Amino acid sequence: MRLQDFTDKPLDTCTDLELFNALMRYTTAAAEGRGYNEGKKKLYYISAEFLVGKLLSNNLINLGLYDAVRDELAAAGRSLAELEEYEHEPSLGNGGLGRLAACFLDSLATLGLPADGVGLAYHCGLFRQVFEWGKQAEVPDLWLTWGRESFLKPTGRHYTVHFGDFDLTSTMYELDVTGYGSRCGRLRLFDVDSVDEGVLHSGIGFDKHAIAKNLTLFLYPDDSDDAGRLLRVYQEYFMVANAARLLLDEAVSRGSDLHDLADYAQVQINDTHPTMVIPELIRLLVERGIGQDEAIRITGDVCAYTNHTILAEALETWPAAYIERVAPQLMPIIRDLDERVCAATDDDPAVRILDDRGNVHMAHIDIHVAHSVNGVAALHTKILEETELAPFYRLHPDKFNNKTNGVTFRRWLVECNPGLTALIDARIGEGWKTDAAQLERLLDYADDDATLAALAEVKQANKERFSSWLEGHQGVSLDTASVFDVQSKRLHEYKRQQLSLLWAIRTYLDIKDGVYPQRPVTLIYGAKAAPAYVAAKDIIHAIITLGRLVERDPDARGWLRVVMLENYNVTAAERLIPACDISEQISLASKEASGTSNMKFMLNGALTLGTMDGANVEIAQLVGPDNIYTFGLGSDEVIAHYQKADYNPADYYRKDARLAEALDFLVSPAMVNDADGTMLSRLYGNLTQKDWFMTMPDFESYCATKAEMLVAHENERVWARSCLVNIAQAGYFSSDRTIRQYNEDIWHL
Ligand code: 26Q
Repeated sequence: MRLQDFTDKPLDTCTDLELFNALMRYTTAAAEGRGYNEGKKKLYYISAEFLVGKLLSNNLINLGLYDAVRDELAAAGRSLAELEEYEHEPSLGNGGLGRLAACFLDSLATLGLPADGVGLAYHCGLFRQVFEWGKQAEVPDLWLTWGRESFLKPTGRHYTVHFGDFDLTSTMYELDVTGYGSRCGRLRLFDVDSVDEGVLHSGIGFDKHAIAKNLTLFLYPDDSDDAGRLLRVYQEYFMVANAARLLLDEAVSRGSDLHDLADYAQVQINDTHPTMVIPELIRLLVERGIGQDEAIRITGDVCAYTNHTILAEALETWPAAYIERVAPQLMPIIRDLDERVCAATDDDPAVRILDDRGNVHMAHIDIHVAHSVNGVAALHTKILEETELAPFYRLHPDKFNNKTNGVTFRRWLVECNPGLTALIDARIGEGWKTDAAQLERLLDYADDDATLAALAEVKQANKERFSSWLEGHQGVSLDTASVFDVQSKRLHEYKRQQLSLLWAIRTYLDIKDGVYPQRPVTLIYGAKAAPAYVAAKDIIHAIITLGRLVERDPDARGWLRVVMLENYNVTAAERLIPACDISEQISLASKEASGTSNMKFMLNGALTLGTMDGANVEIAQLVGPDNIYTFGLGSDEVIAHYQKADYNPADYYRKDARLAEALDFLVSPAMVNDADGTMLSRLYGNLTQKDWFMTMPDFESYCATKAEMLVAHENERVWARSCLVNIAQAGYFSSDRTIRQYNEDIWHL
């Protein structure tokens, strides 16, 4: 097969769209030719998000077609790189949780495990972020309108979903998930034909009441009002009602008599968003003649739950009245489950499914019924067991287990960093692409000058590649001789973009006083804020405002740049991560469940500046203290502060003049004159009076550790050696390892 077989026109006369569509037809045919992973027992990975990123290059690489297609296009005077730019990224996720699901699909397919991803075909997905007047504004991202035919294959499978007040018919679409040199898996996305993009009005606003018209319009519609929250419950029930029917139908067609369902199907519940699959499966099993006790037991044997957060405010609870309205058929089952919990626990209110205010705690359903409960990094699982979910751990200690996250090295090294891939291949061969532990062989080159110099050259080339991409996208040009210091992840106060911002202000003030860093620093942020998250939007505004101020100041701009990348997404990450020198992983210890960008940066030869939080702890163990820069309060100290409620930001403001000066600068005329003063004062008030995520106690050690790091960076050889050790030790963070562990301990596929 050649690309030319997939279009009637000569390649050199095709438009970009024609070529893109031909390429998608080619990869689809090649994927179908490979066949799909099959087996008696199949995994259904149900998730509200699958942040798959662009598909074209990834599929070409996984199918082993990349070089041939690039050459065929080149021979016709066309460029694969340009077509890669042309593709519109599917925007089916917010951040870490959705991207993890996509990495898992890649590993499942590559490892040959029978598995489907199951989710929703959001028409607009996550919003596109634009900056207007230095603030985030949201624009709908009509990715599905751009390329429905090229992305999604209709399947002809439909289900009727019964809501409390009406029925809707679903349509199932499929997207092939190519494995690396293996058979394929599938991502199955449900949609309703009645969705109408015409209900969109200003920005990402729309009529939230017309459920049939907007059910799958957006990923997580703004949940700041009741109508938005109710719509989310409709989405969740729609997702799991389809998933449950699909898995039952497929299990029966493979020979299950339903009593033995767990030998045919496993469900992984990705955070609590798909939790209603539990009562729905119980309901469907009972409807098909199985007794309630047995239906609960079967459902428990089928389902496993992953927790991705320890922030109390992110744990889903829904008013029973919502579920009563959306899926009244589930409420008797939820009440029955709650009564069983009461009977077994002496009415312990801490573990009840239904609380006395009439709220349903989704995670509690999962923990009581599912056969496995896992956290996503060693520290996170420990905190779940000892603190956040301690009463549940005492009840069901055998269910709890840890599965430290991982990322697919095919996308996050082979695809995004061809220079480093070639260097590694030349030293240790290609086996690491499917057996990541082999990266350790790079340690043989830790003192090899030629390898270290080559590594530094690759980094420099990636910085230049990123800069020209950014110039094209945002019209910003960077000093590629500066240190690239990067914090890219969703904007959240616990992730503490405000901490690196305070460092930037401090550094700016020092420069004004004639105190310079060793070498110019470019601080690069990429972050979207939830549309209704006021404090997060204030931080974005402060970052952009500071960036503009430094830019205008001839004393400073040669030494410091503060850049906020617009619309950070998977595509931007693939450009940015290989170009990074310093990876900022500075969440308040105990708050970041795992983090996964920390792993991608490490793998691409950046050094971590981080707190002992999430998977940073495991990175530190693997690379040793000489090859990571850690600072700040430990998780035990943080948890103790919260328990004693003894933290007061005013103490730090009073004690530390350098910190106070940096804070005051936020509301100084230099900042406010060019900005929205209300937003800056709100941020100032938030930090000086509340500082819920303890930015101030960590400020001094953060600045000291970063200073140490900037000094270390000047010793090129030693720095490159550290980078090499990080790459060599990153094998543990392959999602292939994570998926093998899920399979060995939980799914047994
Ligand atoms: C909850 C209720 C109502 C509306 C939305 C939500 C909601 C939406 C998204 C709650 C949580 C999320 C996303 C969470 C997430 O991305 N968590 C991240 O998961 C990663 C993969 O495990 C971890 O690495 C990160 O540490 C964790 O923050």
